[in-house]
Amino acid sequence: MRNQLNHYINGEWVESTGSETIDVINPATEEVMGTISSGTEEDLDKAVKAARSVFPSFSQSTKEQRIEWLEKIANGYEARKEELIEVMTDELGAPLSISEEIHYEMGIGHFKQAIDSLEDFSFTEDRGGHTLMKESIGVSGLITPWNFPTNQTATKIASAIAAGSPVVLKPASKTPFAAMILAEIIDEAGLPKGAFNLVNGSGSVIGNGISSHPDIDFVSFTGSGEVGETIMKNAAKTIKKVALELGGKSPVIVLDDADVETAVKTALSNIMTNTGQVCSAGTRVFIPQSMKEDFEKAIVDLLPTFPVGDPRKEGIATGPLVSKEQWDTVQSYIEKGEKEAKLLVGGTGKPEGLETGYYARPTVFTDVSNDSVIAQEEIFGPVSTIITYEDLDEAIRMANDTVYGLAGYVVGKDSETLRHVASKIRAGRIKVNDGDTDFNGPFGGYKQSGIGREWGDFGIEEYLEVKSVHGMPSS
Ligand code: TAP
Repeated sequence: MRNQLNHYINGEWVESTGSETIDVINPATEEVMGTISSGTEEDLDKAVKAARSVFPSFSQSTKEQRIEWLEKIANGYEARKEELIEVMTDELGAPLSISEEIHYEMGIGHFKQAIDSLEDFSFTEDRGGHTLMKESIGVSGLITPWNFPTNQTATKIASAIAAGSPVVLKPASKTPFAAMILAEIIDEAGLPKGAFNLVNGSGSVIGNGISSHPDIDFVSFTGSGEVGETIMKNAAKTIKKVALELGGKSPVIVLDDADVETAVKTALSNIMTNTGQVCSAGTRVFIPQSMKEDFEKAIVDLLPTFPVGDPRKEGIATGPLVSKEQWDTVQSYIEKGEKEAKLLVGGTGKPEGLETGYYARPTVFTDVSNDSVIAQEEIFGPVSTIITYEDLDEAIRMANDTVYGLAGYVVGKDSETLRHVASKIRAGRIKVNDGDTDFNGPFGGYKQSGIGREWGDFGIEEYLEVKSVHGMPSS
């Protein structure tokens, strides 16, 4: 049982000024695994003050100093690998292999990438008629969701440190413990007091407090579109810059020369990895009409190769959903889907033998219309939709017929067609044939999937202001 009631403010673990607490539930057992404080506005104010007071010196730290801090954090992170993996499995319900190969690896990937990006980064540039200076944006407020406990905290924190921006982090209340381990790691890395602060608490108090705070200059948020909108509204009052990484309903376009088994594996891994709780998940699968029968058969045949079950057990590919609330949401979408389309596999309820825990049945609908609710709204669970197309232009038109634009996937053989489709999908990140992830590749969305980019050098730029200096004497 983890009872971690302190916040990390001004280089110290301090008691909350309030007495309210939040229980953190293990979604596989439905039992309380720990408790955190529900922070107050006073706690937040203290953290913002600490960040504000270190800003003048932290923003002037050298590139070499920032690299040294990031290296210490990366080493500390690696030293606590086992604990991070176990905590994420318990708080999120991710199978141990997913906690290691995806969650743990993404966290370390961002810290290492920030070091690489910083090494090549120019904070001053002579542009002929003027000199360009890139300077820390000020104090940043970071608000993160529960679905990637180390990925989203790490990319934001690494970029902020690289840019010399002190931060106040509010992790998701459902998955705060990996972030608290990260705070302990950062504490040991010896950053100046106030450069990193963590305040736990509810979205309504600490989240709203961050987006409205007059002494916070920038808010980097990842989560739902609804909260993103509230953040923009609050931030508008002090003309605060916001970066929003919101939801998606990403297309997988299967070309007619694709290998059916490869395409089905891509489609299934998109809903089974992290139990489909992935903002960039490809949940609308566009296949040529002529492939329908083979594709549907392969979905049914290959689904059992992604076993659902206890995330602490060996060989499990998919764990429970994060919460009862999320389970209920997914059930209501499956019910809607049963009215709108043909259920190919899965359905409502829990998988056999998994009565305890927020387990959902992996579900695939076919004969789906692209304008149905299940093809337009983000479900955030193990639910996929198959939509057939007659020609590629129709597939691209339907793929782009969404309010979202976070990611896209293309599966096939002909390189010219793959390139053509990748260029036509209106989204910030495209994966061709399950290509490897490059941590320097910017991540972020078009349209209602967000504003701004994270990861690598583009991520660092978000935490910087740009100044043009004219008539600078040459040195
Ligand atoms: P959100 O409610 O958006 O929560 C994300 C973060 O924002 C959490 O830290 C949350 O705090 C905080 N928050 C809540 N209300 C806030 C407010 N008024 N002002 C500032 N911050 C606030 O997401 P959720 O409840 O975790 O999930 C709901 C849906 O959002 C999901 O079903 C999914 O569709 C979507 N979602 C998308 C993503 C990505 S990566 N795009 C990630 C997670 C969820 P608390 O944890 O304390 O509530």
